[in-house]
Amino acid sequence: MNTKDDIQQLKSSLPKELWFNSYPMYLYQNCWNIILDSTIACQNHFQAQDTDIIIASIPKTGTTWLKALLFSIFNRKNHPISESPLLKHNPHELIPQLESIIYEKPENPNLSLLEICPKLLGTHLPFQSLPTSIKHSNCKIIYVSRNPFDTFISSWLFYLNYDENESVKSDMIEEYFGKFCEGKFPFGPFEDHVIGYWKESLERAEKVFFVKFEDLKADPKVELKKLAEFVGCPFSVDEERENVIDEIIKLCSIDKLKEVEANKSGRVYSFIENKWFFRKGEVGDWVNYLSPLMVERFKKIMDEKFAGSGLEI
Ligand code: PAP
Repeated sequence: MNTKDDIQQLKSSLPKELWFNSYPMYLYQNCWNIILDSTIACQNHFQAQDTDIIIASIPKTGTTWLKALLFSIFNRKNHPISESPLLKHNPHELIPQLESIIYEKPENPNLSLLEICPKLLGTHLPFQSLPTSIKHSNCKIIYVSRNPFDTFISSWLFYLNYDENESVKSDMIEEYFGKFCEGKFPFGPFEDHVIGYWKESLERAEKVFFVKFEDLKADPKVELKKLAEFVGCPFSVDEERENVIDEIIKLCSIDKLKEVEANKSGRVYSFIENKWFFRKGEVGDWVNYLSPLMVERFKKIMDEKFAGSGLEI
């Protein structure tokens, strides 16, 4: 499927919803996709190399943070921390999103960003929609998950920024939480996205590494060491002694990244201000927004879907 006509025909055959009253989403491969043309271009053309590293996530689960950490782990020999490109660039600029930056314009993809080797790339696509070459090559995938309530709140507040028409008001949170529970939001359903990668991480531990936002917050040092080992750049005893891990954690902290000029005033995506990627970065902020009844509703869905998976979110 290549031509615009083919994609148009596909769209007309798929279930459709309008996200935030404005953005068409299509139920494609069991996932509500808001960038279908780019997804298909990326599925058709992207060729992963065995050395590539892909950061996968559902939006608002810690993608930006993980990109900063991984970039630092990977490039620590090239740049001293005090001269890190993270002090001048937003993490999404350093680790581009596959479907929404590289294939943003399907007819004119930004292939120059793929010339670096090994490549660090991000994706919000669910496992089942990844380009075949990602699934079948030896490239590695790191998946970051977050508890669904903080994920929803982070996403809700982010989209309120984004909603130029202001047709969605903050008091519509209950309605939008309902959509979240039904899986009808960009890259939803939440539970299917998470469980798709979770299962792969159990079956192919050498290929898919699963990390939780909450574990990164609770003990970043332990998680960073695991990440570095997974991507084949373990910290040496000397580096540990010289506090390299602590320096990376500090550099990538939300407070430090918020101070960076590019994160205060720049844009990587034309329609998103970089500062929107950095809000609180806390665990449990959802208690300030969601009622116990709302939480109960989604917990039931999660309990059913995750039963027997060994995964607690
Ligand atoms: P994306 O998927 O659109 O790239 P993503 O980075 O996954 O977004 O999520 C943004 C969340 O990560 C925000 O959470 P909040 O709304 O609950 O605050 C953001 O604040 C948080 N975040 C961004 N950078 C960091 C960081 N360095 N440390 C901790 N949390 C962070």
